[in-house]
Amino acid sequence: MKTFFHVQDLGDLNSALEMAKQVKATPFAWKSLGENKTIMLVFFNSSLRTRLSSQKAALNLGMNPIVLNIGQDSWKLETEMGVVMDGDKSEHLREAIPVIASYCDIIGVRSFASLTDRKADYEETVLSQFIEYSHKPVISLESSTVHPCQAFADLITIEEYKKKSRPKVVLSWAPHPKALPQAVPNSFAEWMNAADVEFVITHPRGYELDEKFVRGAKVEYDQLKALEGADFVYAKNWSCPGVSDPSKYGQILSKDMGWTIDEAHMAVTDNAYFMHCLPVRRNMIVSDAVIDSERSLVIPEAANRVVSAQTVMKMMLEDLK
Ligand code: SN0
Repeated sequence: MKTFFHVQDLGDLNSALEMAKQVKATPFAWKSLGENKTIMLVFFNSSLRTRLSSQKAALNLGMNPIVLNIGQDSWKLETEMGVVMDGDKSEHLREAIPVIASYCDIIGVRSFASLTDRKADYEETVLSQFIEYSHKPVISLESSTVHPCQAFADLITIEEYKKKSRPKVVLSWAPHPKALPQAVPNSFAEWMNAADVEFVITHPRGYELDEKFVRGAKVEYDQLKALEGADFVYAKNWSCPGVSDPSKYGQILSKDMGWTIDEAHMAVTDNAYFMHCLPVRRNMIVSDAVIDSERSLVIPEAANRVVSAQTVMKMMLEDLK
């Protein structure tokens, strides 16, 4: 595997899920695979789970993880081409990437969407430069349009907890005080479309996700109707993807607290499990009662981030030759 952005990068999904199961059961079975190998984890944005689970996954494989926080313990990096660098950014990606690459075997990068330039975000301009100038395998640790390590962990969690062969999974938009990226819902939609589930997306009008990720999945604008009979409720806020009106890209169109997942919402489901990628704003996205209930999977879901990251890194290490 040369890059990890999309579900297709794993090859056969069922084999990857089987491998993830083995990784979870025997995390130290490939301890020699990563010997003398280094992964550079580059963060342009904050992180808790991604940073720690990626380090833990690398360590489980006997690999050395090095974390670099851009702009905090490095120079601020310029990401745009052809600009006069007379501002606060001291170094360009064009030099920084090959330098980073010369010190490692695999690179993981977190670089959130700008939410101002839809075209640049949806072209993954920052991560594309890492691919082009590093000549190393690159893992998206949440880039401008995708968060594949999260979606893989989400699918692993659904596989573990499902009681039906084809469970109903509902992705529900929920309110948030800040404008957030679409990476998590984009990837979740992409992965659920690839999985054997009944997948429904619900959100207020204007929040339509890009068709590249929705791919004809059912969209139900009536949230309660969407949640009826659900086995898994996956809540997430996202800002306007700007599909029908690009001028609204990245904007907050609604803060309707009627969309907060509370006990009344969960009551119409088939005793569904609650999921969220975290960090979560309590009593905005989800009520205390729901996230604190025994149906909440947020902690096992986060724990599976080590499993998804380790499975991906294992596949990349096996292909390093
Ligand atoms: C990020 C997002 O893409 O929505 C990361 C999720 C894994 N979330 C946030 O930035 C939340 C920030 C906040 O202040 O709640």
